Amino acid sequence: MSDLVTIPRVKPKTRTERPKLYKVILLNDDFTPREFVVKVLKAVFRMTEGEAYGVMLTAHRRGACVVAVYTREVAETKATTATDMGRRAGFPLAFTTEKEE
Ligand code: TYC
Repeated sequence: MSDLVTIPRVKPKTRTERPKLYKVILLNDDFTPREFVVKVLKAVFRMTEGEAYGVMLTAHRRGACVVAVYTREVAETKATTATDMGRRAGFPLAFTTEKEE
């Protein structure tokens, strides 16, 4: 018989996965007015005028810009809300989400 004794672990191992993060991306288009894009960014993503203007201009110049990073539910809700604001006003403004690597 072996003399080895197994001592039970007192403190349970906690395995807390870090939530996966998703980028919200603003896509450029030729029709949505700049001021409208800025208004949506301020309303949905709680940006200042300066932050919103910078993000809008980057999307305008480069075709797209990462707006912010959130957990999946929050990212998808904000992207949908922001895209809907454009649609309701008759603009093709579009936000997408993408999983962060
Ligand atoms: N390109 C648009 C214009 O010239 C402005 C714009 C910027 C639209 C960024 C969308 O994500 C966008 N009126």
